[in-house]
Amino acid sequence: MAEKKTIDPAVLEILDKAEADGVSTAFDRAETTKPCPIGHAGLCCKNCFMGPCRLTGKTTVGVCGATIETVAARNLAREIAGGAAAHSDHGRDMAHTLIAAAQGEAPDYKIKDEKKLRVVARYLDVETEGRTKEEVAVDVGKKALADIGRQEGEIYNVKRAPQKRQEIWHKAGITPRGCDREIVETLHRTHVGNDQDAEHILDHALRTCLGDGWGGSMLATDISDILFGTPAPVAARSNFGILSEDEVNVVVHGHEPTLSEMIVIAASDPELIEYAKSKGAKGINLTGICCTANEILMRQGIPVVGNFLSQELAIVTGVIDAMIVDIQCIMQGIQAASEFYHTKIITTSPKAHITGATRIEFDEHHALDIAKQIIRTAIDNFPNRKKEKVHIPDFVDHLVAGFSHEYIAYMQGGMYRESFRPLNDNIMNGRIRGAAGVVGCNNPRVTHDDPHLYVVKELIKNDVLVVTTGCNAIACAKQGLLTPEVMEYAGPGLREVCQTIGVPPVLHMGSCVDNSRILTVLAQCATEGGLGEDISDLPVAGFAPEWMSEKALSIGAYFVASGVTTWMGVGSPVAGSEEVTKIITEGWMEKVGAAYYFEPDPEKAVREALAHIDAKRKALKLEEYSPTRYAKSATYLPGDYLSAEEFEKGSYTRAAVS
Ligand code: SF4
Ligand code: MSK
Repeated sequence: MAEKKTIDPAVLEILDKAEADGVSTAFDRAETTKPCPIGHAGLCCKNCFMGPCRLTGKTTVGVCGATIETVAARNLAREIAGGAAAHSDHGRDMAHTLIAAAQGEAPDYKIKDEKKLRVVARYLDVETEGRTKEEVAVDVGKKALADIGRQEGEIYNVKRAPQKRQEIWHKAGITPRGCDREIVETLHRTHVGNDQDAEHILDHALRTCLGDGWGGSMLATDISDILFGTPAPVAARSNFGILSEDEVNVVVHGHEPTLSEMIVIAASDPELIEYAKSKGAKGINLTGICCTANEILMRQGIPVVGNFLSQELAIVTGVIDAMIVDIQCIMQGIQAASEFYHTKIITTSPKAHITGATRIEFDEHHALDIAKQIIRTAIDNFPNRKKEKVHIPDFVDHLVAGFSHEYIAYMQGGMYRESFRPLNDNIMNGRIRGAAGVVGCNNPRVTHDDPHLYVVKELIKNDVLVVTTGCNAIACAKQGLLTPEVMEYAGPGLREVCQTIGVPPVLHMGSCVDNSRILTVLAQCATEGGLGEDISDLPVAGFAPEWMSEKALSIGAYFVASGVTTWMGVGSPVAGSEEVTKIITEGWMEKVGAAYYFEPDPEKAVREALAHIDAKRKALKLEEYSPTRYAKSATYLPGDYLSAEEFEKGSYTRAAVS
């Protein structure tokens, strides 16, 4: 269990209130519910009812004879398939909405980004010449659905990867067909008495996660951009202080933008604002948690309350009149927490309900009407607030979000000369040492937000450009790391480049499915010239310092399968098998040019990642990175590693919060 619960003082403050109010949170339950050490190490199999078989002590095979390696590999493959299923089902829903919108059956949705529609149409082999945007959109939606369910051949977006990467996938036999097929095949292969060779099982796990990253997730992102607009930088606020004592507070939580975009419109409807006033409120305050928050933050500038571990805590403020949830990362604990206050939990997805919650099922054919009904329900609940139970921690942080692939290209050359040349050049000349994607969840098994912020700060100090998504992005937002002021943390080479372009050294690229944006950025860097020919040639690294979900495992695995060596924090789900650990590190390095590490110590992970970045620079025969060329820079040099306390500053730090 983590020594400290969190490094966020706002979270600490509200945890005290939760304790005083007698509300159980995930932080408490993580203390009382210890992880099963056998399952934690990947050594529990319950794939048939001769078991469950726990491979521990003298028991080294299951009743069927399955070995430790087989069990650990099967468990990891199933977890990756679970994550891939969540993302690709999200992509499927977006495709259905696009078709309905283009056919006029979902009149509240419009095609906002026609340019992106036509670009995506080309990837999906949809004819665009002389056709209306609606005609193109229907075909894009249908092709996307067919691609997710594709049985033979390979998914369309494979061709968006560098040629060399495609060859690596072909040679390894892991080019994905459709993500549905790969996910189903994972379940089949891991059924009792089927695929029983660890490497063979994990080859298919690679194929499955690629179907997520370059398939389901990439389609979800593309279609979201077509419907709601491709993100561009937007200023916004974060943390508990954005909640309002005298307005109706509505929190959206989950992942899909289809409902939340409608909620944004409904919350600014003059009639509903008047209705809120008639109930004694000053207005309607819309906010978000997790990735639904990231979706409407990036496009609409809607403020964010917090990340995954703040969902129950938002309710403990006593001012949330409705928490509207759709899919993924929604703790059942929010319903129990809501019963201490007046908060209504409103479930909306046909795929997700919580016992005891209010249900208003969403249907995109009547999207705005349903969104208004939900907002009205929140307003009606406002008079039920109990004043004596209200407390809002006074913390507000400012941020800039919305760095899509398209905007990153635009900011490096403008409308007519957009490119990745400046970024590549600055990596080549050593101003920027390398780049890293730092993403993923919170996990109460480690100090909330501490590994996230440690990794990000350490990387930018060492002149590594960071791109972020998901709950890491929100952690960064709450620490002010997504603002130009953060330059004080950045090494001088990186700082100079960011100041010239006018961006922070930590770029918020979106939600969980938007990790696919990182893949397309990497593909462009690899093909721009000067940094090799493949993603695995680039001086880059991946991190998920506080991962917890199956989606995070799929994301981490598709980073690796795409050529990005990745460090997951917290602990390893295959720790019980040395052979499986070897397969996903040394074996995958040989097979796909990148390794999948699970390293609970964030300092060690950063050290290893910087050494990896330097090795990639050397292999490319680039200028050796020098931390003193542009001024005093890096905190890390091999054998000369400074402690976190020596460079930490800011409103709250690892050292200052106990
Ligand atoms: Fe045990 Fe084999 Fe059944 Fe797994 S599949 S529960 S190892 S008997
Ligand atoms: S919400 S998957 S806790 S990042 Fe996308 Fe956060 Fe992880 Fe969910």
